Amino acid sequence: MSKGLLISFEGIDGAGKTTQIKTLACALEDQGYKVSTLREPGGTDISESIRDLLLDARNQINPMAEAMLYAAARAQLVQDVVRPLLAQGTIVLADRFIDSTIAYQGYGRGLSIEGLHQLNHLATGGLQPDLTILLDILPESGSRRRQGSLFDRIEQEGLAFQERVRQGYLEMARVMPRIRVIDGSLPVEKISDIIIDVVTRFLKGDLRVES
Ligand code: T5A
Repeated sequence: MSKGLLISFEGIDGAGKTTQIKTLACALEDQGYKVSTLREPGGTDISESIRDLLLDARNQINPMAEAMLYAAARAQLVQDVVRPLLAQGTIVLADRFIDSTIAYQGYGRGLSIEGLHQLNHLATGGLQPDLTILLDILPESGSRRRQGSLFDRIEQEGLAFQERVRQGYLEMARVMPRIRVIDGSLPVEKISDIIIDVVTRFLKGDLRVES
């Protein structure tokens, strides 16, 4: 592979992205691919510092400042990590990317969707995922799965917020062919099989995602 691929994982909090990325990374490495995993916000020193600010439940951050902080973390990550990896032919598995901003700050917080697309474009220089796996679960399930852990600033927004985010994701999936929706309420192993099948077909060129 001369140029790498960017595959993003999306979904509401607790959808199972991190769990699935680990399994997919192993499966792709077994097939001989170079694979890197990263998370958003995060993945560089600066982006991890911004993550701390964003998720600290004691911080009161207004929606526009929140959107710009996510964009700042993303700009640093894309420039320092994602583009060099792609240039080396690596498959990059991203735990969240640009669609999170549209879903959370757009559909969740109510900021202008068009404005956020422009912000994403500025932050990434126009980089888009080649393929996006959207794990769809009900907000109640996500909340149940995270019971026992401390809720961060975004998780504290509650079920109605998560449902707006979820509907935003589903709306995006209806108009963006690169987004594949997978039922995140299935057993972990079943979801892994589906994802490995989708990604393998995509890598072979058997899955079309152009609009
Ligand atoms: N955000 C992020 C924005 O608002 N705007 C942005 O632009 C960006 C990039 C990030 C927060 O920031 C927001 C979104 C987030 O609120 P985070 O901690 O990275 O914070 O949040 P998440 O990405 O949501 O991380 P989570 O760990 O909560 O969710 P995951 O990774 O989707 O779920 P995972 O794999 O850790 O699984 C959660 C639990 O469920 C179990 C797992 O074992 C685990 O215990 N589980 C299952 N249980 C039953 N059946 C299955 N199929 C299961 N799959 C996993």
